[in-house]
Amino acid sequence: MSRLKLPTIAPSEITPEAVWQSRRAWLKQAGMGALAAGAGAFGASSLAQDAQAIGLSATPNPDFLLLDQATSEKDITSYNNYYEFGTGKTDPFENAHKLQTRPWAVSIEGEVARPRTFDIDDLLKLAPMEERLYRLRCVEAWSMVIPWIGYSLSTLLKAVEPTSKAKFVEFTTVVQKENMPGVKSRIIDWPYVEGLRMDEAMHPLTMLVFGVYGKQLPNQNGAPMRLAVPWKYGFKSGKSIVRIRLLESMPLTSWVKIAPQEYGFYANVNPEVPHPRWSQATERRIGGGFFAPRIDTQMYNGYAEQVASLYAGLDLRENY
Ligand SMILES: Nc1nc2c(c(=O)[nH]1)N[C@H]1C(S)=C(S)[C@@H](COP(=O)(O)O)O[C@H]1N2
Ligand SMILES: [Mo]
Repeated sequence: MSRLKLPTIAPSEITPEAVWQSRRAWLKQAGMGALAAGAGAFGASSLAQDAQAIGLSATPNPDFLLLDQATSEKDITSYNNYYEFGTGKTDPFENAHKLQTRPWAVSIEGEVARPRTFDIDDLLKLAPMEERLYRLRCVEAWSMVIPWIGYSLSTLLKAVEPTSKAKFVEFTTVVQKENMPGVKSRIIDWPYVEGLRMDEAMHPLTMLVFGVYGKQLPNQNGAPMRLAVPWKYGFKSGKSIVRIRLLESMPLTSWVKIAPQEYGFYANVNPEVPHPRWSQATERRIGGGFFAPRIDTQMYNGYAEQVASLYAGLDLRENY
């Protein structure tokens, strides 16, 4: 397996995206099973593009490979939702440079045997970095396909030993009043809070994300650490997390607090349950161009095989 060679690319062509796309084409050709050989394909050469970005190498995990075309790095980093920096799609790109991401502590508390505060640089070393291609589906009916870098949240949760009372996990994200122009607005009762049921949080698909396209996360994507829960609408994946709390009862999350009739706690991607003000049946894939046809949204965003069993017996119309 290690004898398989990655495709060669002219140095002039090397951007993280070019490396990424060509490696993927190669994987398809090689029949996908034979992965692991691409370890660290990002490395230092991918840094040329952005002098400020810090490289983050990772091993592609073939269990999370999709055949979808990855969204461009430019779109992923300039079309964002991060209301602390403004509600416009380009506001985070324009304003997030002010976010202070060091020093950065993440406390893990509540129903755990070993509550602990981690320094972000220790979390970066807690487990091997994997690259996973994930779909992200926003409730506003657009989507992207993103090569995230990180590891399963379950690794961290196991390290603090959840107690038998732990039924939910709450994620609290950072508030930096001086650095975040959006927090002057009252849309959200800051900080932005999200949550998962314990079994959702422990599912291997639920990912702690530290990087994208071979680099540590840009601020606008939730540096230094955010969540990715690919079968749920994007708002479930909090950015710039500072506290993780295990709880016995369901936390009151930001969007449920603002508009419970529009945004449920579960927020599983479901084309059959429309948002009260618009359909969720189709989506616009960002980067496809103005004339690209909309695509059909898949149940659980295409992850039904992996996660549908978590919701056996749950009424999906009531628990949207
Ligand atoms: N702290 C915080 N996290 C957040 C948001 C936010 O406004 N604040 N927006 C959410 C929404 S609605 C989406 S669609 C995703 C977008 O992630 P991306 O910009 O990296 O694609 O982040 C989610 N996480
Ligand atoms: Mo979203």
